[in-house]
Amino acid sequence: MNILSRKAHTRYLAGLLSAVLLLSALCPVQPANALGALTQSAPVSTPASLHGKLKVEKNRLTDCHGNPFQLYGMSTHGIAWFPQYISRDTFCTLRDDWNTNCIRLAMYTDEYNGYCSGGNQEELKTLVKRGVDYATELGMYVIIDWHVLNDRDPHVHKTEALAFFKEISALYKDHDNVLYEICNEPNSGVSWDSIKAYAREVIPVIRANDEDAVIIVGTPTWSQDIDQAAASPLEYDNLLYALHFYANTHTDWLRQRLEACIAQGLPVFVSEFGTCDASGNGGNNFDETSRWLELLDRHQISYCCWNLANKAESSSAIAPGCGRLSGWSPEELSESGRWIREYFRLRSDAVR
Ligand code: IDC
Repeated sequence: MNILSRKAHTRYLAGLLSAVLLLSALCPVQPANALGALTQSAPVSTPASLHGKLKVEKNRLTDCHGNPFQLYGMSTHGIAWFPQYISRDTFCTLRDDWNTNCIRLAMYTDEYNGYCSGGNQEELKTLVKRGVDYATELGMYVIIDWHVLNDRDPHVHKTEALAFFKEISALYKDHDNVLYEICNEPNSGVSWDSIKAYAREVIPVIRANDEDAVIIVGTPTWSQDIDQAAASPLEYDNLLYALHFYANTHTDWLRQRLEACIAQGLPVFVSEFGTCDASGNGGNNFDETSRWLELLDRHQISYCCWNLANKAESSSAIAPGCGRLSGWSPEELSESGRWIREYFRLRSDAVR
């Protein structure tokens, strides 16, 4: 080897070494799968870096460029029961392999070990914060869901709700990727007027910290009576009203209600839906789920699928017994999980 070619060889080796060093610095985490490797090793543009601060304009969610923008992804199960899925690798798989841009953190208020029923509030808040941190790091949007269900009426734990949202919204006042859902599903006869009265207390507490935070408000009858919200909306901007469906229970009649509300100009977010029946179990109905999602996509209405856990129930996306937290193969998912992952992956906008 002459001097010149030896120099070139040394330069080549040095270049190779720095490329290897650079790559290992950029990719400190063992990728979950081939797709993860691609997206983790390069500085990626993320959903939040591309779409920034969201806003509700007329009846739709828009991004920082003023274009209509749809969020979609998974809802966790109760974070008190399935805390293991609040993990960076889990969210990374949801972003890169499932092609989703949003995650909903469901924190039950009144079920076993709920935030207001014996759960450790500090631990639950730590889980919420960890979830927001991972979502932020990965450039995903994240919904903090005050999961009213067993309590039926959001007024039951209003004092705790006010304190929780005051503290949490102070932390995330400068985050463009955080949305607040203030009452998952009021039910059992709680009126829209009563929900409005609750919302009129909680919304100002959040807005005192973050004046244009996007807030999702639940509606009567397990978030099905959006027609009542359309007839008498709240007097704040940047609100979305929750509609929830379970495809084997809620069919044409609820879709017709949605279409009527869209025509009236109501901004809607399907912050929870299931592919099965309203019990969270029973048979999946993918024909009805397809009809629903086609309608939501056509109107660019955002949605989150219930649920990210490995519980032995049909709405859980991960197969019971599968302990993996990320990079699941199709066989490691439930029937519902396989279907919804495929749906997300095939979305024509291939998101972001
Ligand atoms: C269900 C869970 C189930 C859990 C139960 C607690 O799937 O594992 O034991 O809650 O009460 C909702 C609720 C959501 C329900 C889900 C299915 O928002 O919390 O989860 N569902 O019943 N609304 C309609 C259906």
